[in-house]
Amino acid sequence: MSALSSRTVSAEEAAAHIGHGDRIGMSGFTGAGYPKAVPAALADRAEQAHQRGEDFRIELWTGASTAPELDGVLTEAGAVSKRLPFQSDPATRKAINAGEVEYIDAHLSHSAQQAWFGFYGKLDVAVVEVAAILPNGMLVPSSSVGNSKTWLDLAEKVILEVNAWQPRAYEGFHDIYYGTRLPPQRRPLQLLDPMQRIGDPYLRVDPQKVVAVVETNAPDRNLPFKAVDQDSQAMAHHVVDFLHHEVGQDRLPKNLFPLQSGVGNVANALMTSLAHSTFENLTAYTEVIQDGMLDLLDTGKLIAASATSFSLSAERAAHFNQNIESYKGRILLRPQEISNHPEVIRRLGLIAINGMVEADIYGNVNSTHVMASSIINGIGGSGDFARNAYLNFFVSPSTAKGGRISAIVPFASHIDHTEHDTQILVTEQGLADLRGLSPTARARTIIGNCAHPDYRDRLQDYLDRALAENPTGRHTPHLLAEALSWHQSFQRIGQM
Ligand code: 0RQ
Repeated sequence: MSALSSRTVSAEEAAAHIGHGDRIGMSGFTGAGYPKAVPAALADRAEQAHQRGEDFRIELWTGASTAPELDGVLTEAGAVSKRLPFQSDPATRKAINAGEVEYIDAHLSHSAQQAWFGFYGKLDVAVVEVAAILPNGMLVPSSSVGNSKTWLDLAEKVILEVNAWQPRAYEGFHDIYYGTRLPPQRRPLQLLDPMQRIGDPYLRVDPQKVVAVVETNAPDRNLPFKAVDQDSQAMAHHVVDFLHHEVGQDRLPKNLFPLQSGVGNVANALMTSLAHSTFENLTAYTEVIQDGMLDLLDTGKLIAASATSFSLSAERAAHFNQNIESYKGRILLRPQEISNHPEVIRRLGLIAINGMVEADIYGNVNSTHVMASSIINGIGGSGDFARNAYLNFFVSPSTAKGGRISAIVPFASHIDHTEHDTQILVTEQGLADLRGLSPTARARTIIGNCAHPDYRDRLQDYLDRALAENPTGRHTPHLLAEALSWHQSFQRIGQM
């Protein structure tokens, strides 16, 4: 038994170590490995303080998105002043869009180093879920690593949640790199293969900082994914065809390069569909293992996956937990600063596939906002992967909201990935390979291949008139007022 176990207390006692104005780094990434009990106890404290007329709000840092038991309860209690670096919680989204919570939407590879650089201020408390505390005080991480290493290193006080729902057999699934230095002492990352180990299987913590240990037994978020529909199948078909084409051109080996697949229903469906392709011996160097990627591992088509987290449905999480031993050696979870590291992504030559909200005719991609103003989730790791990948795909159905909104627009209402970063756009209509194309050639390709037929003529007409009306601006011609009114017309349709 570890000496730390003697510090076991209730969630309420643990939450008492957190004060108003504190910056709290919690574990958790895409609904996996987040603390399950302390956030609710903290939300109660905040509510009680508010009833007494006192302010009680914290800054909340995590790996990525969490769950209603963390983001949800704290936001609903009005206990969050600032949130970073990624969320996908309905209550938090609403509070951010209402201007009640400040949101720092950061590249996920940046959050750990920017915390080390001191860009966000001093971290007061880390609240980290683990699968076990070993007798020697080492920590077995659970279903995500995210930023846990950094929060444990930087925080003044540490609260550990030991979750009995997380299999003890997680020991051996993690690779925690402890070689990170700050500039100018940085060294190359000697990671040359997706499954290469460069670190330790355990998280370390200074025992003197541990103020509380809380025992829990609760599942991860485990949201269901939408069933694979016709549109997703069509998109997967376009991607798989294109990959075959690239193999034929000797630009990719037969087993491709390591895959990265983003969050969301579309990215998940694409992975499921790859299970029916003829590719073999695939590998993944990704951020999140969703159901579709576990399916690929189960079929044997994917031989190994490096990630920072799981994001599974309840059914697939139960399957994984029951069969965890069979995945050992085929899955490795790393800190997000390593899973999303630009140096490694570029070296391994990743094939990155991420969802998007909309793309404009020149290939600028919006992954985060509706109508320029309202955030959906955040940029997450999509920028880390897209900019540094060998090949990047952005995928979306060609329309949203029952066909009332076109995902291809003259000018994206918000830009996360610029035309310089995007290579291949995919909708159920087709695929636009933008590599080596000038802006107007990109526009013709995107309109012709990706736009929905209901919007194609209107987009082509926009391009034709933009060319005609900009005799000295034909490089990337726009009709700015009209480009904006496109979005406004969607808003009117949306309100009908
Ligand atoms: O809303 O559910 O209310 O109808 O956006 O859209 O089609 O279900 O797609 O689940 O794949 O998510 C970009 C959000 C796509 C995701 C995004 C509405 C649509 C629906 C979701 P409803 P779908 P997906 C690494 C990679 C950024 C982070 C990232 C995302 C909802 O992929 O968050 O890539 N990406 N990380 O109706 C208005 C449009 C719309 C629209 C879609 N044009 N206008 N609403 N929607 N297009 C992993 C991590 O970083 C953790």
